[in-house]
Formats: sequence, structure tokens, C-alpha cells
Amino acid sequence: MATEPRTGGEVLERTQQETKKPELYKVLLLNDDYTTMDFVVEVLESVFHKAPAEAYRIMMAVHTQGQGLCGVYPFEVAETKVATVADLARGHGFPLRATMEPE
Ligand code: TYC
Repeated sequence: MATEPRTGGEVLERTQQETKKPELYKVLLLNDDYTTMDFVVEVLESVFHKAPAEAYRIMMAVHTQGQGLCGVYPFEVAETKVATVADLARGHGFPLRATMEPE
């Protein structure tokens, strides 16, 4: 016996993107008076994968301007980096903090 023809509704046309673009967030490092410059450079190298000269440049930008961009990431990656900075800083007795904001 022949298959019943479909009577409508089953076939949804995909007129939009199938996968959503991730929302991106800027991770910003904040200046403070107590964290050492060397520690900030280490964080930029280890957490944000910056080369030494770039890490130093960002650290000095934060030091002189109050905050600086470390990178742009999907929400959960940005959240993890902010938390990792806080954990590393706390572990070394420094008040260093990072924040995130929509791109
Ligand atoms: N201002 C700090 C000092 O003079 C250095 C510093 C730079 C701290 C960047 C935090 O995100 C920062 N030791």
C-alpha cells in the first residue's frame, strides 16, 4: 500500500541560519595600585595567550588608562577567563580583576 501523502506542517523551511552566531563579550582588565606589573604580564600570557611584548603593552595601557582590552570571546569563555583572573589573583594575594561587557 502506498504511503499517505503528507498533508502539511511537517516540512519546515530553513530560511534562517541553522546555527546562531555566538554573542561576543569583551574581557577588560582593570588597574589597581597593588598588583605587580610582572604578575599582570604573567596573567596576560597564561590566561589570554598574549606574546610577551603584547602582554607588556596591554599591562601598561591598563596601568596608564585604567582598563584595557584582553580579548573578545563567546559568553562562557569570557566568564571563565574573568573567573580565572580572580582565582589566580586571590591565590597570590592581589586584588587584580577583569570584567566583561557585550562587544
Ligand atoms: N598599577 C599597578 C602597579 O603600579 C600595575 C597594574 C597594571 C595593576 C595593570 C593592574 O591590570 C593592572 N603596580
